Amino acid sequence: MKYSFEKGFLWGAATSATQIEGAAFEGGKGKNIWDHWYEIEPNRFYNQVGPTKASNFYVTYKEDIQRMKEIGFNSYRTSISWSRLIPDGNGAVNEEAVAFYQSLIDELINQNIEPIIGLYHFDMPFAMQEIGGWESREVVEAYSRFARICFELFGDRVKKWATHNEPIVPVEGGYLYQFHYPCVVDMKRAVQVAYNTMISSAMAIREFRKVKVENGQIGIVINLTPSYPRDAQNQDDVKAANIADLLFNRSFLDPSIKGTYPEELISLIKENNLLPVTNPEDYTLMKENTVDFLGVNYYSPRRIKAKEAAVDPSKPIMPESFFDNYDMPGKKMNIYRGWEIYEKALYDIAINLRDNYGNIPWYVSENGMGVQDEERFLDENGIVQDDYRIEFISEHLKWLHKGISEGSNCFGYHLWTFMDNWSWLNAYKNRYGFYRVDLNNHFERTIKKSGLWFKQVAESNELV
Ligand code: BGP
Repeated sequence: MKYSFEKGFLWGAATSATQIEGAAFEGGKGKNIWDHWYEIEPNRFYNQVGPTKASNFYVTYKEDIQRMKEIGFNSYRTSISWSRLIPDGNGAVNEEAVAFYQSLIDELINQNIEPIIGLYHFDMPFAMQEIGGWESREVVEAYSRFARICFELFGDRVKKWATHNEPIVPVEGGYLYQFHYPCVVDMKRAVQVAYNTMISSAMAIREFRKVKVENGQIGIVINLTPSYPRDAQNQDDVKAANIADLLFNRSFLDPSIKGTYPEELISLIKENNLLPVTNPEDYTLMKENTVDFLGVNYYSPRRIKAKEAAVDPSKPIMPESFFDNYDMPGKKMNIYRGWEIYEKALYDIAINLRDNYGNIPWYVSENGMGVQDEERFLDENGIVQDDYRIEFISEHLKWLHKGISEGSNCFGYHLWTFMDNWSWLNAYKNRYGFYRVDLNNHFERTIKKSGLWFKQVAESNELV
């Protein structure tokens, strides 16, 4: 069976500035939270490899864009590093960074690859973190200024923008589960960060519309984790799954697309004394500045059951105070990364967006399969034989195709990621790319089997 996609469907991959550029202390870049964290606690990072060792894209971007072209990309998603463009977050613009991003964008456009540019991908300038990061309104204002500067500088060429990438992740990592800086555990602060992030997104959208980027569209990238109850007939399980959905998905989806928070979520936050500090004008700001389109990062679903043990009131409140995670027997696993694979969730997302979010235009901004020790799949010619990745992408594309054929408004698919890259605390442990990056040989790139396969899909617009 053939699965054909519409003419103009976007085929590409996603990356982020901090994960590929390298040159962490070059070109006038300021320090961000990752540079700082690595300086003070290198042992937290897998093999003690920090952001200074990202894949050197700052130097090799022209050849890398050529590589994208070679495997059929017609779009490419990355981000602008806030601390490269404005080293202290809120002061002077770094002209070397302007020249770099301008050249990168021009190169993409010259190769007929549409740039999709994100403004925030986990990389808070350290000077901004020192005054409170996303907990501070001053930082929210500084981000809004940064957004405006980006639209003014690059809006003549970049037509698709995203305010944030996975806004729940800095909340989870930085304020609940300790895998992002500042690494604290405090649900009230987490809620404030989540709220301020949404305010900053609405402010950036307001700036975008003021700047009047011609034919431009602005969106946000949200990682959706559809929440499935252990037993769909059990009301307690269903209720628990609904809470997980409210906390992890709808807390960003609803304000971004509908301009309001779900009533149920507000009640839950209120009942648990977690309400954030707000400004009187926030309601209108959010209502009036919703996104034009959505990026969906999808990796894994959530399996949820009702809480089995009573919550200990002496322990700090956490999302898991409201539900238990459920280890579903027989689930399909990516054994190399430890994540569940459930391809149908992409179809469920497509239908949810069609039916409950006004059939908003959307694209898969990330989907991918991380593999630990991928070297073991190298063949005698030095090519990674990643058939598992080909199968992963194919199966997701089939479900996506079904969603589109039933009317969901999806316009593209981006793999995470173009070439193996540095990933936060995991550094290079899990490999995701279409191109292998050899850390022992000057970051040399070699195409994987999946890259060759993807070229055919992208160029024919068809999965066979
Ligand atoms: C997403 C992020 C990416 C990337 C990816 C893979 O959450 O947007 O930045 O890191 O996940 O995850 P990991 O590298 O942790 O395996």
